[in-house]
Amino acid sequence: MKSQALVHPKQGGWSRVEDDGYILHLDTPGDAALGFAASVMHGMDGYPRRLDPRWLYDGPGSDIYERITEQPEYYPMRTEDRLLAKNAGNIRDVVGDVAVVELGSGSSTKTRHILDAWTASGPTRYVPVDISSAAVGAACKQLAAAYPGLHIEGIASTYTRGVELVRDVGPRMVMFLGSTIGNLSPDETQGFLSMIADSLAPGDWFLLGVDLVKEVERLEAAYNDSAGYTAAFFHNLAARINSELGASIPTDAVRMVSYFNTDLSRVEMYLAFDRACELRVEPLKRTYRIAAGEMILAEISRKFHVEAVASNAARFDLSLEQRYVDEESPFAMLLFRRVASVPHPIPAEVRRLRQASTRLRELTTVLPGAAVDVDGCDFRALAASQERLLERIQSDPECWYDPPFQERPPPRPSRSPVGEMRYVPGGRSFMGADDGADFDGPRHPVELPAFCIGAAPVTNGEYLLFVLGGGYRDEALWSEEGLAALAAGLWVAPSHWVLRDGLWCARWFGRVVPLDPLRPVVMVSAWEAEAYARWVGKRLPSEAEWEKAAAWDAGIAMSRPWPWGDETAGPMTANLGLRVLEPTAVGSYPESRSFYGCHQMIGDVWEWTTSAADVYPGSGAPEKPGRILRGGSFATTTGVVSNTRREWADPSSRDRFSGFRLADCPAP
Ligand code: AVI
Repeated sequence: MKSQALVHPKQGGWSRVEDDGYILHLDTPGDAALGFAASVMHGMDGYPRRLDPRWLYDGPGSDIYERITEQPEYYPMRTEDRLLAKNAGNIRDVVGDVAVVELGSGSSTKTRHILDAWTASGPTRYVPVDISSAAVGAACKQLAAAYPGLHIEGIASTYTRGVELVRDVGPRMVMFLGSTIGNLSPDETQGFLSMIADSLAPGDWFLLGVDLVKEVERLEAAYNDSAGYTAAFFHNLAARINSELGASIPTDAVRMVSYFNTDLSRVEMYLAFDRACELRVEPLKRTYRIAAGEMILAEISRKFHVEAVASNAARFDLSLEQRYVDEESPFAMLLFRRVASVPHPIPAEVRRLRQASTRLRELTTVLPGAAVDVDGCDFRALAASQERLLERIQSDPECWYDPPFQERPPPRPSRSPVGEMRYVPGGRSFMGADDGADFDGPRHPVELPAFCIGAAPVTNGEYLLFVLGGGYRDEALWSEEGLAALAAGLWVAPSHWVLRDGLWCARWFGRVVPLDPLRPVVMVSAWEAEAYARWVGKRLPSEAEWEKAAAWDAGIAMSRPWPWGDETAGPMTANLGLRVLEPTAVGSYPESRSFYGCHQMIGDVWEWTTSAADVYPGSGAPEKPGRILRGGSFATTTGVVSNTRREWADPSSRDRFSGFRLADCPAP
């Protein structure tokens, strides 16, 4: 097979090493310690608490895992090896002369059965992808020596980035072995299958190893071997947290507990704590209390039925073509083929209706009766004028408004981040975008000292204390310009707050409603935001700080377009596009936290920063007046806001859907 070397995308972060008989593509080295710290922080902030299993596999952890696979009780590895040895030739006959891409290749040991079958029929191409550059590098070296003539290109990166890089390799078979899919949650599995299906061309192949449901005794023995390697595997995670994150978990107080959860068809492996202790995540300056008896989920291993896997995969246009099953230790190798997507008439109709209603909601709800023609219009300008119009309606005490489309607010959060701060270590990051509006770019590096930033916007409840505590009367809290605006406007509270029977309420689109203490305060000027910040001994963030807290993923040394990652906002991620006609309670979108653990940076309320609306260096955009706001509000159209979107306004304005979050210098 004639094959060209993989080409790095322009916006890359990739480097390439050529050695004897192979090429290695290395992804941008991120800050591994910060990636680990952020992951532990997210897991400990969640409910129930859990740890991401990928951190089990450091050097010592991978060695222990190798030992686990050799234990008599641990059948999956041996069984899969047996299946591959027996069926690799048949798999090759079925799929033909295709390149082999392996996700999570590790040492590529079992893959040798596949490579034997492939190389027996002529030259071929093998692309192992693994997050560990050491593992993939070593595997490439060994394979290059064992299979002269094999075109080997290793990729040291995540599955997602690796799959992107091999997009043009075709035809191909992607392999995901070892039943590693069982370590993913159902949601993660959907995301994974969708990514695989999306990356394959119709006609390409996907070979998946899955462990099947079997007797509980057998399962529980495999995940609690008598020699104690599984227990050691989880102890190593606790030790790793201690050594790399500056924690001091008493490792003698930690046990591994594992059992088969029949309801969820998965083995659950926990770190169980025999006595109370603390877990400190030093790089992010967070401390968690762990109770005596608490169990923290550290890994799951799901067990499957072939039919269920096949029907799930079929939803992603992956059709099961061959199954190779070991009956002795039920385990299956499933060979899927990517088929062309067939449009289903009814869902397509539903999809169109949904799109139409979203568009209607976003474009016409504020203009009752008016036809909006978007053709040829600047969508961003149109979206902005829609939001301005809504702000004017809300600011007019006589104006009543009730939109035709409304979603329920998300469920009240089980844990609210009110008043919490998040630590962001100093260092270099990037801000701005090259592909957005002129004023939002160009992307450029920034060097910031460490800072702390609010985990959530300041709430009505917090702001009410400031109002009741005399914040509007204490001149020392206000800047000179703020004081002038305060005196001229006779401000005593946010502009839409009204007193009813001695209680502060809000006038919201024409109705007077009680103040919800958990919702972000809104319609405040930059001067009020600053006075509040001074009152609590803090300050507002600069826009560079805001963007770093929202976008920067230090684990991979890259900016993400949205705080939660690469997917545009949906109903589970942010309150945008009038989904809910007011800001939602802080903590309502726990899965959308940024890398540094900040909630609701996109949607709900625009956030004031300390930065003037200057253009970025190298930008051709004209200067703008006023102060920078970031993040968008509940009324901002979904498609026009991201981590890099810059909005500007007069700092005195109290008629914008603007709130704020605090910032602070870290304690020495
Ligand atoms: C990597 N993975 C497939 C193993 C499994 O069987 O779920 C991880 C493992 N954890 C403890 N023992 C094995």
